Amino acid sequence: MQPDNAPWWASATAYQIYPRSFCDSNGDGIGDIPGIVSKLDYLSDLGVGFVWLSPVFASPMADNGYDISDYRDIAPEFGTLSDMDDLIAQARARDIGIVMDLVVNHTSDEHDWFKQASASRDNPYRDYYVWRDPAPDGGPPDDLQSNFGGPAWTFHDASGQYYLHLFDPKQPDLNWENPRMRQDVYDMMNWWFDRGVAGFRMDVIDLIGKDIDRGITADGPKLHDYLQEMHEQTLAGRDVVTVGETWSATPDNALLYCGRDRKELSMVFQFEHVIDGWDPELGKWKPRPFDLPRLKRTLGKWQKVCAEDGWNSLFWGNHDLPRAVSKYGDDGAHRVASARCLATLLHLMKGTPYIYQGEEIGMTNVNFTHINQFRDVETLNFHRIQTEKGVDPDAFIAGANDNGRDNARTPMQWTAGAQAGFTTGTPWIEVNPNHITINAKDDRTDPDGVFARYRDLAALRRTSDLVKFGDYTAHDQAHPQVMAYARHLNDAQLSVVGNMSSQTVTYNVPDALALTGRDVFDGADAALGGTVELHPWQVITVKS
Ligand code: TEU
Ligand code: CA
Repeated sequence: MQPDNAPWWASATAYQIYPRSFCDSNGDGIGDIPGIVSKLDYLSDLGVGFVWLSPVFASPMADNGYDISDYRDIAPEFGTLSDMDDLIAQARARDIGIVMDLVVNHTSDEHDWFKQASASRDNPYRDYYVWRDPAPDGGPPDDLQSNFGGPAWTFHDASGQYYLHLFDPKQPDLNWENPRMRQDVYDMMNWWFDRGVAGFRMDVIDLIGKDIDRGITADGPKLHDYLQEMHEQTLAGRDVVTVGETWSATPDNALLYCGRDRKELSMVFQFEHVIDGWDPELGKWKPRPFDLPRLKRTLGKWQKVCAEDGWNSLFWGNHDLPRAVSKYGDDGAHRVASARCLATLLHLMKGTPYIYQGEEIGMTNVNFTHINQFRDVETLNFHRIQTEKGVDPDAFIAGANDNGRDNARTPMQWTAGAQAGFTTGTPWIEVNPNHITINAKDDRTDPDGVFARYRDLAALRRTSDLVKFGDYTAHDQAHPQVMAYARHLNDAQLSVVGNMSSQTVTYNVPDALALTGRDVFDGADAALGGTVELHPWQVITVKS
């Protein structure tokens, strides 16, 4: 991608809102769309180009909205269709696009399609979902497991067959082999485009091409046919952004999704650096010790994958992941410095940076002590499954505090006041008690705060071709504390050196990074070279 052919979103910093936890306008303890509208000036001040809005559609909320019962309506706790129109319009007035979450690997079991499908075997909607006969012993057709634990098949008594759900039993998988179902999805997408949405983030989109009888779930044989058909039927000719959540993406297949001539998606959202931090056998519930060289290798590898073609998403966190500063930084003594350092190192890479709500003020993981404090269906299921298997409950809770999804879902900390200013009522999940010191009101007025750094980074993303399009070259990948890289565009160079540790580090700057010029943020004279003494989490950014 080059400056002269770049789409609008190449200048955009994305901001993810998890509506349930962002801002509650009516005191019922649940964040809502009018609450989001009331914070648009905040997002505009931050400099956000588009918002990825986690699902707000009608839903029984078995998975907080990732179980949709009507794609063309809004959940009453979040508001109405007219609130949504208002959000789209008011965001647009501030040059912020609203990107909705397209959850079409599955619906809710309360979606009308599923109700019809389960009414009888010959209902025309039967084939919108994936049904199989029981195994000879009456059990599930195979031993496929759900991502949320337990079998991926649930028996439907009345019709005598099992249905597939790669997530909760309340999230039956759609059958993408059915062209009528696909057309209904495309019609729905067009309906939202016509209402003014700026694009879609596509939930577990790498699962839609599954070939279940051959045991293939991710990256199935028809996946790219469907994505190209979807593009042709919905995205073609529209100036929108699309991002595919692709846990299975590898350097070998990523460009199939986001290669520019592929007519599929704008970019991939892949998780290799996240999975790197999990136990190879026990997964996320047993985190692996942090390994900076491994993290840098993975991030650097993906910079190369999308160097010439395709496009990366850059992120530390989202609504499924722990808080960035707790996972990768120092959420104690060096919280602010490490949050700023992480932001800088990530946002000066090539790709579209995503800020997860609260990251811009350095919000941290929560520290729950009892399973009753958790809300997430995934955590609650695995707690049951693993403790039944004999895993020590305290060890499980330690793992959930480290990597569980509720860390990201505690309410946005707006103020030091009651319930962090999130609600006047009782929040659906506890507010992190550290809102007394960590909140938007205090951080935002601090020129050396976390918000100020994110605002500066978003401004650079809008204005600097070097940041948007420059080549990426990693240095000292094996260094245990320092992350160092250069960006180049034509004759211009940006050198970035960050101390990702809470110790002072003496660092010999590689010649290729040595530079005399200006600091990329404040424009002051700056130089890099020789031996430098880096304070904990200090980051140096010099531009030629
Ligand atoms: O996430 C997909 C997904 O695979 C995660 O649930 C993942 O398994 C887990 O977080 C890591 O162990 C998407 C959504 O982002 C998530 O919120 C939904 O729960 C899920 O799909 C189902 O729609
Ligand atoms: Ca509310």
